[in-house]
Amino acid sequence: MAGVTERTQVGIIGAGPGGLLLARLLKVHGVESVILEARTRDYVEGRIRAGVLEQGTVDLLEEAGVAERLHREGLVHDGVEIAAGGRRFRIDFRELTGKTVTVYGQTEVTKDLIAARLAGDGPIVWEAADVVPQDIEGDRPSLRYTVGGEERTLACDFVAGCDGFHGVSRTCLPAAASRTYERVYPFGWLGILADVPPCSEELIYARHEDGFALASMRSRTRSRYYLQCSLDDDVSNWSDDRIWAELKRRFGPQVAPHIVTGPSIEKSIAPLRSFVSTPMQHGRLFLAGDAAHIVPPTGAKGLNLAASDVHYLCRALVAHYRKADPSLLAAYGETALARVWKAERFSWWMTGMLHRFHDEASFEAQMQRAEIDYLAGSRAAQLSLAENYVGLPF
Ligand code: FAS
Ligand code: PHB
Repeated sequence: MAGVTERTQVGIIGAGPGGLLLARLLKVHGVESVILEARTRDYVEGRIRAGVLEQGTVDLLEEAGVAERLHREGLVHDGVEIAAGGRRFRIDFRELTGKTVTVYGQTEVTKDLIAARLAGDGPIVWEAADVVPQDIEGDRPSLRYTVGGEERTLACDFVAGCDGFHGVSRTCLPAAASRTYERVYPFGWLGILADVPPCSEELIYARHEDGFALASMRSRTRSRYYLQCSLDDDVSNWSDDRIWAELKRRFGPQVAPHIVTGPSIEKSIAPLRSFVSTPMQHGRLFLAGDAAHIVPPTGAKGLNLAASDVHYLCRALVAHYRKADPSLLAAYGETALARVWKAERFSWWMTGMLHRFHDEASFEAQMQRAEIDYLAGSRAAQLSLAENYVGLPF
């Protein structure tokens, strides 16, 4: 093995919410790890992504001992609103399921987890380049990488691939044993972040003949909005004024007067896809989060799925180290995928209901309107949306 060799119990690739939460939970249960992250700390902490945490994710962050600021600054939401066809209706999570969601940005979750890690949990190697998992089919895997021009090898018992959709981990699974499922949507989301008060107490998901819109937030003074846009659109085509005008148009006259405009802090376009790669494990390599699956953000599931994967993986690793019980590790992929597929279905369904795919005079558009009409008037339909949105049980 070239260069410096270190050793740990679990080598984690990626310091996104998945890798960071796994490292923290393992530490709480006495298992050591090292995190190898390709980017700098500033880059990781500067990413603007998810905003809604399921109760299960909040519980995990409490178990990890990093929920103090979340409880102080997070906003507990009892429901969401749907706006379509000139009307709005509310889906009451608390009344229907007894559960809520918490609005607290993924950026803040990441900062809280990094602070806990650096307070003494163990190393994060920033700017770790060319990370290559080795010998994952044996019982002595390792991670080769370079940092500051120095080649290093991290010897470990297990490798956790928490390196996201564009990471290296998924490429290490033998192609013959892998199968991927994918749907790429014919549009993207233009997101804008601005220090203006939200237009509503809760999130509003809107279906408009010109496309989907979402009113979200990060606090009572910082708003996050999204607009469906074409895949070949460019954020340079969207001045702040154009974004605000289009948001007002799509949310309609009941909401528009409440939309406070202001300069954008960040704006970007993200593509939407549904994607699952199976299996989620091979030998001593275990994938978690976006490394194994992607959902369109309509159902606010991406970050929350990374959390449930990490819950199952941590539980399995602790069973191995504490009880010499290999059974949960052997079943990890199947266990995680059972929940992943249900979240994939919900995110695909919600995306299909709210986005413009076809001409408004088409049969499909009429089915979308009927879906929303049924949702507006059916407790059973609203319960189904609510129990998926707040998060199915782990
Ligand atoms: P991440 O991608 O967050 O983290 C992976 C980490 O691994 C990164 O820090 C990366 O730098 C590192 N890495 C990658 N390759 C590496 C390598 N070879 N070596 C070392 N490190 C490597 N979800 C929602 O629920 N709601 C949303 O609104 C939402 N919006 C999103 C917008 C965008 C633009 C994107 C890309 C995603 C969005 N998501 C959203 C999904 C997002 O929140 C993910 O589900 C979440 O970040 C998943 O966390 P991780 O699995 O940790 O992956
Ligand atoms: C967000 O606030 O970023 C957000 C909220 C709900 C979603 C997607 C994104 O479904």
